[in-house]
Amino acid sequence: MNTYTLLYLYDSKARRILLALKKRGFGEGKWNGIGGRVEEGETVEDAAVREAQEEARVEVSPDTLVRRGSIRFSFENRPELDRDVHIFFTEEWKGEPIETGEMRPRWHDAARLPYEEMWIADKDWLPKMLAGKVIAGRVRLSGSGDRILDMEIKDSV
Ligand code: 6OG
Repeated sequence: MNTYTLLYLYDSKARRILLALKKRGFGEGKWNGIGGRVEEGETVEDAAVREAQEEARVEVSPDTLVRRGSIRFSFENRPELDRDVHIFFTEEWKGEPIETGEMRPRWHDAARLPYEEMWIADKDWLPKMLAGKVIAGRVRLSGSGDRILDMEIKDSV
């Protein structure tokens, strides 16, 4: 199983969240948190910190990461895309996010996220995390990713 991270920089005072427009590769054209594949020998926390640096040039310390849960995504007839995504929030980072070859970061009002330009199931689980819940989920999408075939989102601990 491929393991991925997804990190949201969150300013709880201003209720702002950082999303980045994916410029290439998987999820191109969608707004998402920052993240990528966990490499061999890395913890998920290490990977989240590395991706924050690589994709938005922000420095995050692993001990500030708050685990918000994990979701297993799968795509019809595309088993090679099966992935466990571990999701974190952090309220502490150094540096202002900047655009890289991979992503174009932008702050968004957490109450008005552009769900129609995000992965299709995000609207079903991200608001729960923003409300403080920890989630364990399973999402099965059509091969193209534009339809939800099956989904289970549960509160976790
Ligand atoms: P790279 O392949 O670019 O990392 N990811 C998803 N994020 C959301 N919100 N929904 C999904 O539903 C996702 N599937 C994968 C994990 C891909 C990044 O995209 C996330 C990684 O952060 C299908 O290295």
